[in-house]
Amino acid sequence: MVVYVRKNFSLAHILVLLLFVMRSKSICTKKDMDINSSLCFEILKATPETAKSDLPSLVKFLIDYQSRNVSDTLKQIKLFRGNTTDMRKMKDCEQLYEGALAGIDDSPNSLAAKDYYLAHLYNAGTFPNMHTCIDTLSTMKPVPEVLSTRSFVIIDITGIICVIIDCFMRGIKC
Ligand SMILES: *[C@@H]1O[C@H](CO)[C@@H](O)[C@H](O)[C@H]1NC(C)=O
Ligand SMILES: *[C@@H]1O[C@H](CO)[C@@H](O)[C@H](O)[C@H]1NC(C)=O
Ligand SMILES: CC(=O)N[C@H]1CO[C@H](CO)[C@@H](O)[C@@H]1O
Repeated sequence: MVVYVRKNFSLAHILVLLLFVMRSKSICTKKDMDINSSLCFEILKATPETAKSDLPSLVKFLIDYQSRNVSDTLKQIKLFRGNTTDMRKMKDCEQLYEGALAGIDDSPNSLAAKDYYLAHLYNAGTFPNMHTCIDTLSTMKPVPEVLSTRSFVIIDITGIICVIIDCFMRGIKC
C-alpha cells in the first residue's frame, strides 16, 4: 500500500501507457480493414501527443500529419514536373494530390460537426487518388520511386484515419 501511494504517479503513467497499448492494438490489428499494422504501431507511438490523447484528438493529429505529408509530396511532384519528359503524367498526379489534400483539409470541420460519414468520405477519397497516381507513375521511365513510396505511405495513413472515423460512425469503441 505504501508502495502504491509512493508510486501513485508512475502508476497513473503506466495505466495511461497500458490503455494506449490496448487501443493501438485494437486500431492497428483491425481485420476487416486493410491496415498496415507495423506502420500503424510506429505512428501511434511516435509522439507524446498520440500516446496521451483521446481518440478525437488522435484522429485530428493524424489528419494534420497526413495533410503535411500530402502537401510536402505535392511540392516534390511540382519539382519533378520540370525534370521529366512526362509532364502530362506529373500534372495528372499533381491534380490527384490537390484533390486528396482538399478532402483531407476539409475533414476536421466535418469531424467537429460530428458528421462522421462526410469526414470518412473526405479522407477515403485519398485512396483512389493515390492509387491512380501510383499507376500513372509506374508507366514513367524511370519510375519516380520516391513519389510512389510516399503515395503508398499516404494510403496506409489514410487506412488508420478511416478505421478510427469508422468507429465514431458506428458509435463503437475503437
Ligand atoms: C507497411 O509500411 C512500411 C513503412 O512504410 C512499409 O515498409 C511496408 O512495406 C508496409 N507493409 C505493407 C504490407 O504494405
Ligand atoms: C532532376 O534531374 C537531375 C538529373 O537527372 C537529378 O539530379 C535531380 O535530382 C532531379 N530533380 C528532381 C527534383 O527529381
Ligand atoms: C510516414 C511518413 O512517411 N512520414 C513522413 C511525413 O512527412 C515528413 C516530412 O516530410 C517525413 O519526415 C515523414 O517521414
